[in-house]
Amino acid sequence: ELAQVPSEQRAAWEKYTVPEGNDVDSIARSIVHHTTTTLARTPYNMDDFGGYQATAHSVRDKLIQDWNETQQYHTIKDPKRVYYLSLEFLLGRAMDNALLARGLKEPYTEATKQLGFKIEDLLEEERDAALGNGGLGRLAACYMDSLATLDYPAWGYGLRYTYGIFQQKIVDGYQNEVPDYWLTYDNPWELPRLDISIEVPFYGHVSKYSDENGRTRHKWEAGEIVQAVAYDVPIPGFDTNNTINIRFWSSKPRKEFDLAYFNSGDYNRAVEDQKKAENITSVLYPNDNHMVGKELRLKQQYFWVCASLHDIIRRFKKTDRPWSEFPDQVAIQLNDTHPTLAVPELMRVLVDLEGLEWDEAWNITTRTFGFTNHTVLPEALEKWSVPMLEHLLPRHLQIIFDINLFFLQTVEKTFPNDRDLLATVSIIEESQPQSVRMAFLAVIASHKVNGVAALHSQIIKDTIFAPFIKVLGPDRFTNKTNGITPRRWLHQANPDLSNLIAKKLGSFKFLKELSLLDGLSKYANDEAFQKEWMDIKYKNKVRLTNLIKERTGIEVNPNALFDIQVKRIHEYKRQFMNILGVIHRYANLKKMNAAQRKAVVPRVVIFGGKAAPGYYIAKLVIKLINSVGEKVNNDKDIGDLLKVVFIPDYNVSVAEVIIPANDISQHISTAGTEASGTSNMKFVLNGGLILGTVDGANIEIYEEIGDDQIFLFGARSEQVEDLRHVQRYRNVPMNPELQAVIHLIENGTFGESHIFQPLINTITVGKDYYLISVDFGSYLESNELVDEAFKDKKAWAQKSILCTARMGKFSSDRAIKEYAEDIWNIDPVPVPDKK
Ligand code: GL2
Repeated sequence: ELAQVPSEQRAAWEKYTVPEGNDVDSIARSIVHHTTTTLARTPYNMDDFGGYQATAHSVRDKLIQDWNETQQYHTIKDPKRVYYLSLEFLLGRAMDNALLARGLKEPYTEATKQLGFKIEDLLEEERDAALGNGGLGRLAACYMDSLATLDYPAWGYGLRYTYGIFQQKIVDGYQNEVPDYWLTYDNPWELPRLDISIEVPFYGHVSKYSDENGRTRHKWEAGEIVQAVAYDVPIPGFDTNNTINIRFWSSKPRKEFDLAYFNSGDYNRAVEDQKKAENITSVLYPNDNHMVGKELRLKQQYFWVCASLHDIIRRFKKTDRPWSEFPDQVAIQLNDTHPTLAVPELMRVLVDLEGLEWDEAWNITTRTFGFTNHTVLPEALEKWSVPMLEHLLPRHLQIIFDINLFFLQTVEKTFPNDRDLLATVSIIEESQPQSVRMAFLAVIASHKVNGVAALHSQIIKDTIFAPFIKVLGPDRFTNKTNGITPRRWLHQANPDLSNLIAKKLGSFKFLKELSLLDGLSKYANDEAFQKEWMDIKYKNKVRLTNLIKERTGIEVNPNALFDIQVKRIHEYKRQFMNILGVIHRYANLKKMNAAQRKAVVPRVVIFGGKAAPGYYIAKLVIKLINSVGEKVNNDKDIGDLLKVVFIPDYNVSVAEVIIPANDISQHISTAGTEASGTSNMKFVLNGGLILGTVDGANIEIYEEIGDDQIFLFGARSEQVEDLRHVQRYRNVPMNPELQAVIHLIENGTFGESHIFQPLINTITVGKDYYLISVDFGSYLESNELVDEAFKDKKAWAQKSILCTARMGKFSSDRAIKEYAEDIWNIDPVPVPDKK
């Protein structure tokens, strides 16, 4: 490594390169050092936040060293790398994760204790990195954890938003949004790389010229140039040296002013323009599964894709390989259509800047990209208006039209005279104005297209991408069922359970080979083990009880059945159906006599999740949940038999407390709408049962854990289209139990009923797009089965153990290995231990 350093100095560098120890003394010393230097504070004015900051800097030092070793080793080995392009990375907190990954939790606990802190309190001081909306962003975070842990040479590329997903406050039962200005204090988990910056052009016009070979070439003269600056976040693998990088780009004004304004004396105008540049990476768009079509969002996408691609290319060019080898060195995964502009951008680089022929460039492009589709909801599919694209990225629009032209020509050859087919597969939609179907562009430009659960991957082949099977053949399409990292979602979130499992299985190997959990099955019936298992569950429920008390003031009984639905609030996820079911339960309880009530299983129904700020109906659902809670929780008649809780500001760190406390969790989307779901996996891994529809990954979870551990109900996805048609046109009367529930809302049982009218209207006769009325009967029946099952404590304990034991398939390690082998064609490159 020091080969370039002259030998005299090399000796000095080696002499003074003393690795810091991982013993308690060295750690305490580094914390004190950071307190007095990095923080410029003294031991006399330290609080928990200062303690956290100093400790974080000490941990950061270790990560940086591993990160350096990893990058240097990869540079020498120069293997094929994968680049995961995601507009969202929902990382949550970093410190506990890093300590556990490096096996340093114990010495840090001891060192901080000696300095007068409790490590749990310090960990609580860390603010979540919340650069994502929901499942898609968290999936990217789990995948980075697996890539690091499995020793893959991988990079993530994202945007460093100044504002992450908003913080949710509940005021008078309504959601209020507060900006998440998460960088107020320094962020020790990022390394600013101000030396790494890339110029990103926008606007302007395209001109043509003839090159020395007489070929027509294109030149894009930009109207505006913005600088992308890199901020690197190290991602440590668990129990391995590999520490990979997510590079987040931040927009900055260019070093040079626009001299035209400056020289003409318009100083203010020049400064204004500089400020505009910074807006690009200012805020994460807070919509989950919904496209809005704002120009600033398109600007974000190109800014990110352009900077990332040029960074990748710069790395590739260091080794002087011919362009034809680019796909042997580089795999780029498009996480949803958000980065699809990388396709015309790579074509532009190859054809316009590097002078390759179109066909060769296209061959390189398609061999490089893979594309993951995460949703079939029509409102989520990205379509960009042609005039907007033309204005912002004139050359890219031309390239997209050319890609489409050549593609349609090949289709035409195989299917002559099929004009309908040409129109259905065209990247350009003939709307008013025309628009670009980004998913079609991504499909055509990628060698593999995958869905995120078996059912979803089938549905995309049968619906949105059906004509492409005909045109491109079936081999381009594949399934990669999602997974979750057991490091965060078991070991970190539920340390007691993780320790118990390790004790039983003899080691922590299961954290890297999750199918080993199967070894627990044989103890599922063991009474002593059941007791240890359920004692931990109880402890976790107490922990959640405290959080609920602290955040909502509501007191719940940890002996009750904890029934949890936490996820983004969306009509397709049907939190509305859940709260309607709760009202039904409440009405039933009110009708019972004392003897009947004695037989009831007490239940705490827990909700959490954010609604997009502009999603009016979703926000009304939150209000209804809180109004029902207000009524039920204060009804002395009901007491502990039923409680309704809405936990505000659901995020990754809150999820880590909620999930281990579940007895049952709900995943009740209308069949065919939830591509996969990943929280379902987290809940079951933590020994919970599922109440769910036959949708997304629920189906594969059912196949693994078996009938006795999951309560499935409702319409099947194949029936949904017909059922919708019937609901819409045949005036089917509403399910009578649902009717009764609606009546209670309308007669003001939960406060002013007019507030909820727009919500009720979504399910009235002739509407009900998400089929709440159709599924309501079977939903209530399944809820009763849950109560019955919970009464048998021993059987329930057995089910809970079996749930965890059978979750091996859903590790993100399994998913990442499948991507690596079937799509990316990359191998692990283990970083050797330091000498
Ligand atoms: C989602 C899907 O809705 C969800 O079912 C899936 O688990 C995740 C990850 O694949 O992707 N698609 C999407 O746009 N968001 C999701 O969470 N936001």
